[in-house]
Amino acid sequence: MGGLWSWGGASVLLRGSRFSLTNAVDADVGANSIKTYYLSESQYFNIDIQTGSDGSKYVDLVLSGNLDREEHATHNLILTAVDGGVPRRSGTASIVINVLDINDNAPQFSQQVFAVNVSENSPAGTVVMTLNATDLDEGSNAELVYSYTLYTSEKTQELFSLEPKSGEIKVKGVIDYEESQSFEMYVQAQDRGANPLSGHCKVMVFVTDLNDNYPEVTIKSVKSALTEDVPVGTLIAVVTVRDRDSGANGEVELALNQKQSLPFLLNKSSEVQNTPIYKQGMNQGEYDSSINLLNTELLLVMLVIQALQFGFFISFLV
Ligand SMILES: [Ca+2]
Ligand SMILES: [Ca+2]
Ligand SMILES: [Ca+2]
Ligand SMILES: [Ca+2]
Repeated sequence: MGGLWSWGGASVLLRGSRFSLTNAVDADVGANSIKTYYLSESQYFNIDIQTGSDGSKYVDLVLSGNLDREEHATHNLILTAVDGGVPRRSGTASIVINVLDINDNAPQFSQQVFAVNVSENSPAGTVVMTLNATDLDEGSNAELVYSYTLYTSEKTQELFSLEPKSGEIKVKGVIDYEESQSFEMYVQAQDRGANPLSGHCKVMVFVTDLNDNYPEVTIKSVKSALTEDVPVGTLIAVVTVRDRDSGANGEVELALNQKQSLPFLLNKSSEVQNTPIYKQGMNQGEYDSSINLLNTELLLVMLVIQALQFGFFISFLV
């Protein structure tokens, strides 16, 4: 009874496009005796019936709506032909319309800006994040290729790789918090359609600090030699300490080696980085050994200054 008629159409077809269905219905109903046709209800298609000079009917399928594969990939219609006989006879044809895809959707990222953290010194190959854009089309129209756009600095591209297919951003170079605390990446996902479309996003990578720097202690000697009558309170040396790390990783506590009783005072100056050493007012009992040293004509004292973060010792000669 019924015939199957299949047609692959595309979403570029304009409303009003028409296709002849005259041969769609099988011979159960004599073509010449067909009186009329009916089409199952559809919001996208209707039929237009023409009568030839010999009285035969011609039927066209007419596109009455805009096809969108992403909304409806397949349309199933039934065309019924009815003759003028008594009793009435009818024949039907199933019409399957497969809507072919065109590349009418651009890839989209779920967010415009992504923010991720990466620890400094992370080994090469560490995955920072995986981008995953979506494209509503199908086949090559939805196959995505990720790449940096020109807005991404060369340095950033040297330090982080972007896998074109998987969208994985991986560490490629040495990430040093002390050099750069953050990186900005501008990424595009482009489909492989004949007329490719692309979507964009920005990735902010924030580097987290590790305690990978030792305190650096430098001593500027103000007086390299002292006489025994040097007045109490004389500035002897200025100690500068610097740690390139941040926060607690860069905090350093300076102390004179307490194991030796020396007549010197480490005075924390208002500027934390510069710490003057002063000669201290002495209590004879307490500083016995030092006093003996001070009594020598020319004094040689080894000051041991400790930068406490790593038990780091600096020896300083006065
Ligand atoms: Ca697409
Ligand atoms: Ca499409
Ligand atoms: Ca660090
Ligand atoms: Ca440190």
